[in-house]
Amino acid sequence: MSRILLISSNTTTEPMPVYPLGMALIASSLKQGGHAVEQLDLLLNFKNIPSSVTCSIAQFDPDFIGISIRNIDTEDSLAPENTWYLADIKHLVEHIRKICQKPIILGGPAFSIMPEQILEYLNADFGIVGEGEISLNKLIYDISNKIKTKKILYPAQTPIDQKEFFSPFYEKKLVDYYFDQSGMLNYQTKRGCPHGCNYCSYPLIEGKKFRHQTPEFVVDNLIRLKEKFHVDTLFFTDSVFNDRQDRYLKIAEQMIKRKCNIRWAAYFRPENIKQDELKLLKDSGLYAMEVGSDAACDVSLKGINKSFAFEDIFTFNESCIKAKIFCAHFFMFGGPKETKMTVIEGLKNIERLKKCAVFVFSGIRILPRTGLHKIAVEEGIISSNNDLLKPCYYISPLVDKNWMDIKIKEAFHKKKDRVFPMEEGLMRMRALKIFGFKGLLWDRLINHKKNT
Ligand code: B12
Repeated sequence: MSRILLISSNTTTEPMPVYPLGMALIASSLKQGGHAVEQLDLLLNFKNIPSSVTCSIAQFDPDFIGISIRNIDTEDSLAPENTWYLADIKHLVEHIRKICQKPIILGGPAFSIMPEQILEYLNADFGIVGEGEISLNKLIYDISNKIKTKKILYPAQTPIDQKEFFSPFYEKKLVDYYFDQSGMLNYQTKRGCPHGCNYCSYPLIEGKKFRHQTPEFVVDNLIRLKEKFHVDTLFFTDSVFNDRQDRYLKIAEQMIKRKCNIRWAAYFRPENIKQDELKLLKDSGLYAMEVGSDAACDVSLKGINKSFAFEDIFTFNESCIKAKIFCAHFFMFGGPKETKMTVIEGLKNIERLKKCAVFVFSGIRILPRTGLHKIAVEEGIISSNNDLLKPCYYISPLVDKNWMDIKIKEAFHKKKDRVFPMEEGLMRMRALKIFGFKGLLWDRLINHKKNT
């Protein structure tokens, strides 16, 4: 039995604070492995991080320290300069090194995107790429038994599937904080992403195949959350909630059957969805969808390797309007194949999307080992030895970024539910928070009476 201190290093509160779900799952798996675990969330100790870390280490006396790293940056080319999160985590590691000589193990989605670079930059001892439930137990066993092990463990051939999933070990103090601050908690019903969008890191973090929990297991956990912690609003954190095998509908059916009574939101792919399916989802508690529309015309959709067309986005939006489900579409301009013509066409297309919120990003964050990375190197946008730790953005060489940004701003001028740049949306959300509003908040930007 070992003593493991888990630290969630994410202190970002925008667009909202998000419960450290990865840490909760790791804690659960370690406890089942017979270890003693303590979870330290730096966001709750934001005002005095060094002393909270010193205090936890002194009191708990861990054999291992695991750090969960969620974000590297905001992936927004127009974000203020200070939104690069790894420098603070480096200070954290340096601080731990000063007071404790125990192995430091890294994990989390951000770590999994660029493991070699982050392990080296942070000067930690070990790292686990992808899901950590099984591999962290194994790593701890190996280190404790002096079995030689690699510094970075890559995902196993046989990842967790079906009945092997763990239930997150939510902590009351954290649940109360996040529910109070953001008005929601989070849960993941499946892992993996089979879609081949060329800019995206999800398959690198979670694998290329969907691995589903059973609807019964999902709903058991939701009911526990509700009964134990009175949580009645959730975000399902699956990369894409609507899978083509329709397993997501089974979850909705189970939620209805077991009278869950939980409001929920999730990421959706704008693909063929029928009205009766939307009704089922709504009856189960769905109130809002974040739609990965991603590019605004067929040429730019092809450029990022999407298999749907703008007409699918339009039809999807119309179906959601009919079903009275709030939608926010996210678009990136400036990707491969973007030209002046496609920017203009894309902005016209966006105008056709009624009664929804639209968020636009300028340029696409280049992440290592993605198709976009390859294109960017081939086109000479970045050099092949750029480690990509600091944000680099792909902007199509066929378009001028300044011109593009001005065009987007002009098209969205004075439209409350059209957000560009993101910082402007965040300002509106901050204002709503001051007035006590909680939740996704973009749903408050939509004017349902007006036809835009
Ligand atoms: C859902 C989601 C959101 C939702 C969250 C809603 C909610 N209430 O939870 C919303 C829309 C709010 C959101 C916002 C943002 N997000 Co987001 N999000 C995700 C997504 C799809 C899933 C994250 C998740 O919850 N996974 C489920 C949990 C269980 O998995 P996990 O945390 O990865 O943990 C597992 C492993 O990583 C590992 N692990 C975790 N911790 C540890 C620790 C140790 C020691 C070990 C060994 C292992 C380990 O084991 C865990 C269990 O298997 C990821 C992409 C992805 N597929 O991972 C992006 C992702 C994390 N987001 C990202 C970003 C950038 C953001 C934003 C900064 C965007 C923005 N500009 O606003 C904000 C930040 C918000 C915040 N406060 O932190 C990036 C981060 C990478 C980067 N470039 O920085 C990701 C990776 C997406 C991407 N583009 O590549 N996000």
